[in-house]
Amino acid sequence: MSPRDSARLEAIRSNNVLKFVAEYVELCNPASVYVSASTPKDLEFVRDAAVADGEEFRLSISGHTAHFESYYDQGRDREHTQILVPGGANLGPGIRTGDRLERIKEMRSLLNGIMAGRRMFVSFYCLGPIGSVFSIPCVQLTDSSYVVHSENILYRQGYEEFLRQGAAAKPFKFVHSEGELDERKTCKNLDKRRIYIDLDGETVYSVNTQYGGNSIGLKKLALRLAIVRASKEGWLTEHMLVMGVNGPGGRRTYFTGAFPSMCGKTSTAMLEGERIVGDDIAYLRRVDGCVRAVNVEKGVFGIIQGINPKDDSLQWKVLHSPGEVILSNVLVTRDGDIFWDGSGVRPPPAGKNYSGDWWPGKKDEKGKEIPVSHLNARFTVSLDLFSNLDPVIDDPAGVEVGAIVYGGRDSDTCVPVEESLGWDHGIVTFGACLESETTAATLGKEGVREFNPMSNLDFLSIPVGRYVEDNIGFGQGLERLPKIFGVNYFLRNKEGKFLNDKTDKRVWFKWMELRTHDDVGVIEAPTGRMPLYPDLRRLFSDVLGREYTLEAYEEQFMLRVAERLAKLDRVERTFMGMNHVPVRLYEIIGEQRARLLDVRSRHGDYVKPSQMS
Ligand code: SPV
Ligand code: MN
Repeated sequence: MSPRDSARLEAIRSNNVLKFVAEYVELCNPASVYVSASTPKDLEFVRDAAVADGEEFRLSISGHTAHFESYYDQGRDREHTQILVPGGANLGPGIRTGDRLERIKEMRSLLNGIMAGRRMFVSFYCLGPIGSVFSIPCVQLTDSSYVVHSENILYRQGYEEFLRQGAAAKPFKFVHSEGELDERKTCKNLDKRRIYIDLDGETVYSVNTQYGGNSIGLKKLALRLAIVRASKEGWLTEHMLVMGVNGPGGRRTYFTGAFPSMCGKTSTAMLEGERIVGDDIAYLRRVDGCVRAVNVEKGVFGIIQGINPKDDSLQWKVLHSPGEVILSNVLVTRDGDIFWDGSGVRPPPAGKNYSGDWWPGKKDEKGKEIPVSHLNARFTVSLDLFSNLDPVIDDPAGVEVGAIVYGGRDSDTCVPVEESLGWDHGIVTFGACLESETTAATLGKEGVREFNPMSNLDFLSIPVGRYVEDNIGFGQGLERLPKIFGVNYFLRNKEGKFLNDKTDKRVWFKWMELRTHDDVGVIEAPTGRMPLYPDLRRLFSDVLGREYTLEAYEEQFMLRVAERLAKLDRVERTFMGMNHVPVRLYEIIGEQRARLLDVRSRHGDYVKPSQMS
């Protein structure tokens, strides 16, 4: 370590940080250590290093670079991600745990000498706005210039914050190594890919992986640490977007929204005509009788598949303008142009993608055709580049949350939009009961319906029951309670045809904004409050300039009683296999079941909105 780098470390005056860095420098044995002090020069150094190291290469548009991960390292590795707890205690279904001491021992042996001949980066960040009650300082160690470069785009720099907090800082700590790389600079030892989250030490270890969801410490790894801290301190850490929805008379109402990966969270946060604050992770706190939220990030690690100029004009523009953008796992031509699946642009006959050299019709070793780009190919970009960014993003006080939305990939059960009957009802039936069909964001089979409470199951580090209890408790005694809504962008008819257009969500959000202020009426359904046809017809016309027929409304908002009952049974059974589940959850499920049985006895299994009014 050069004198400059050690001086930078010592200036922080935190034994905790010094000990942490010293321990992993000794264990990982890098050839050199680069300590970032968050200066523009440091950021430039990392950008250049990523290219010089061969982890990224420049593209034809100025500032854009591409990065590849191994063919089998394209999503979050649930199987090898474990929450470390003493004795490997069981946290219940859906949460993988490992014995803390045993796993740390295994990790130490994997990390031993792993950075020999390489450079270790030490960098400092702040989750949430600087100088805020929400914020958490973080320190990242990694040998991957791509990981630091991504974090520099996605998170606020934190060196100054560490200097300010000194010994008082209680940082989250991250150790990452990509391990040995092949000639394409992608991970060689995927069989030794491990992601371990040590709750007691508030430290995360990630090794032999590059995919962002496994390697970018501040993203989904910090999320798991924050969930425990939040539970202890009485606030919430959520897999949620934050956005401002413009209402009548210049009013702006802030929403948070939880959606599983690849279920429309980023495109919702980017809705035309509205304002983005964040697209992935939010912290929520009770402040002065209301709920306030911040985006813990400052950038987007977004899915590129399907982005096209018509539906996603803002993202399209950023992807075609000079600026700092990392494209991962897209097709790159010899000229440095890029292509991805679903853009509407015909791919060229040759290029390189996540499988190496690519040509149309190329198959993998299992005979599966390899698409132009991976379904989970991503772009990494700072929110500063978006014209729809809401400047409140940096407000240390966050925004007041007017409404919370839950949505999953659900082809046959829930209506496109529905308001809950109250806080507890919304938390339980839209949040805790959320189910979603699996996608390419995680390794494994796609299209399987999975239980995914609050879209946060993959990241839970406390028992699901306790997490639901925390969520119910969070709303108690608030003066200004956010409304809760359920949305479903993926409803289909019996023939499998989607019942909604991608842009319809613009109308659902305008309707929810109006409901948040009780500006429109509703139909009281057994499962919640549904929109009235004339309100939607007017909004479709005003917002999208489209006619919305009564026939479409009746098909979309038909209550599918049989499916709703089956869902309640499924989810209730899942909860019955868990500990710490609040009694309130069973009460709410029981009441909803009784209402559904009642409506079925009068109208059968499929009930039109007009029959409920
Ligand atoms: C998600 O999958 O929910 C993402 C990307 O936001 S990842 O970093 O993989 O979690
Ligand atoms: Mn996410």
